[in-house]
Amino acid sequence: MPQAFIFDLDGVITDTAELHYQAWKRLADSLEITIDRDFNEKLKGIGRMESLEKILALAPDQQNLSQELKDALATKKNDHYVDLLKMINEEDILPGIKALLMRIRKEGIHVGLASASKNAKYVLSELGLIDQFDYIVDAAQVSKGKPDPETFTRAADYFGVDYNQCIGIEDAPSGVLAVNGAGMFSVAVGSAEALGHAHYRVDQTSQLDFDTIIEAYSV
Ligand code: B16
Ligand code: MG
Repeated sequence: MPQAFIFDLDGVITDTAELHYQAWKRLADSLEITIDRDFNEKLKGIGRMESLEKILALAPDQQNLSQELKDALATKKNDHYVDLLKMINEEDILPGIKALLMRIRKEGIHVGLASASKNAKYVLSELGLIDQFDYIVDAAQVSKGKPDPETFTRAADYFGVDYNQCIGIEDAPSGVLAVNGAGMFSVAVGSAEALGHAHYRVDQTSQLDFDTIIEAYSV
């Protein structure tokens, strides 16, 4: 049996990617930069400042901005995002996740969260899930974001368990790299095209079945 399940947040527990997109779009519009949902795929799982850099790279006239101005833009985007987060509730938990969390806890296995979002605790509170997690690692606690393994190894270190006894669940290619790099068993949610490097993969969260995951982990 594994000793810990460590979950990504956005795209696994809930789908906040659309809200991130709306917040970035509002900021990009104000800078006269055009972004669409396809471009937003590139922002999944990566940090706030890195996302801003990718957006600014689209505009030749927005190069060489001071760090102070970039910080102000990132804060503005976050204000839009936090406003949008006020609308989410228990109904926004992705299918199958609540049942999976309950089963893991029933088996006495640790449950951790490994998110690139500094809003992770607030999101879990809005979803009514904060009590289901034994430990939460968010971007504020790590020096290197995904694909570096640190977000995942932090949770395992807190639990005091070996990395090869942990299962990491992710929806982003950079997140799967982080789980694999930690020496953990990676479970991915999404397309084979994007997530072929995971040890085990499903198309949707509703297919995340505890027994099937344990079977794949045990091979
Ligand atoms: P924040 P995850 C990530 O969450 C999102 O996928 C990514 O799009 C976002 O830029 C990042 O969090 C930072 O979020 O601006 O709230 O700190 O998938 O790692 O749970
Ligand atoms: Mg994610």
